[in-house]
Amino acid sequence: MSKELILEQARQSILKCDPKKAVEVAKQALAEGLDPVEVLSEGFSDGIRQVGDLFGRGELFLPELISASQVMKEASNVLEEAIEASASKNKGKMLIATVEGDVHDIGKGIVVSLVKAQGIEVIDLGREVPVPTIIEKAVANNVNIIGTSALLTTTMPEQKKLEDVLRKEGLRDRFKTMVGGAPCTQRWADRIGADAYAEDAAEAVRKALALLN
Ligand code: B12
Repeated sequence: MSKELILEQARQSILKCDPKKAVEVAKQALAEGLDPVEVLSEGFSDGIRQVGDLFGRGELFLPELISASQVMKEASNVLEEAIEASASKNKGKMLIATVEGDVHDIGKGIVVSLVKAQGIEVIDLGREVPVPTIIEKAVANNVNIIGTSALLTTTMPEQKKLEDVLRKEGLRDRFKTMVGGAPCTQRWADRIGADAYAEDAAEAVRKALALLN
């Protein structure tokens, strides 16, 4: 089957909320030797972005949004295993978390997969993680970069709180910080004093590697 067809089937499996098809397409992509990173970022992620647009326009409702994101997770699980297996190691360590009050973790998951694929060790704390926990784990694991994801305008202030607490505790110079998530911008990163902002997972990888150098 052609790459374009597989990517289109990946998109459609998310749009149609079909978990069986999504897992089947992910497995077929791997069997045909396609790059799992490309299948994730250009196939399935494109599907969830389209779902997001439909939700934003009121053409799709919350239960469908929840199902689509569960399908996305199942497909990601299949591809992430393959990405991890092929990753080289030891370019540095990054801790990543979705901030407190925010359950959105699909985009973070994609960032994690791509960053790992580039040989950066990743400690993923999951979602709804309070700032003190982020800092405690960053210190304990002696990471180089702390990345935070916020998808809600109401949770973005947690990213500022992280900068403020790091400064207050005299830890700011010990880590590089990165922010991401749909409502974030370079302007936001500059305003709160984060070291980098990335619009998508590919840019997150480029910026993380630059910070480690
Ligand atoms: C899927 C989804 C959900 C799922 C989340 C499932 C999950 N496990 O993640 C569910 C259904 C649970 C959900 C719930 C809610 N959601 Co919602 N959701 C979305 C949706 C459609 C897609 C988000 C997504 O996964 N995008 C795809 C990924 C690939 O993109 P991404 O997250 O932006 O990530 C990329 C980049 O941002 C970047 N990136 C991401 N993180 C990081 C981190 C770092 C360090 C870096 C460098 C880069 C980076 O790289 C990623 C990969 O390329 C968006 C719409 C949208 N357009 O964003 C709404 C959206 C974010 N949700 C919204 C809302 C309002 C909610 C709810 C409040 C709804 C409700 N009434 O209950 C709840 C919030 C619950 C909570 N407390 O968090 C609003 C937010 C509005 C706002 N201005 O704040 C949006 C924008 C929808 C809308 N148009 O109204 N949601």
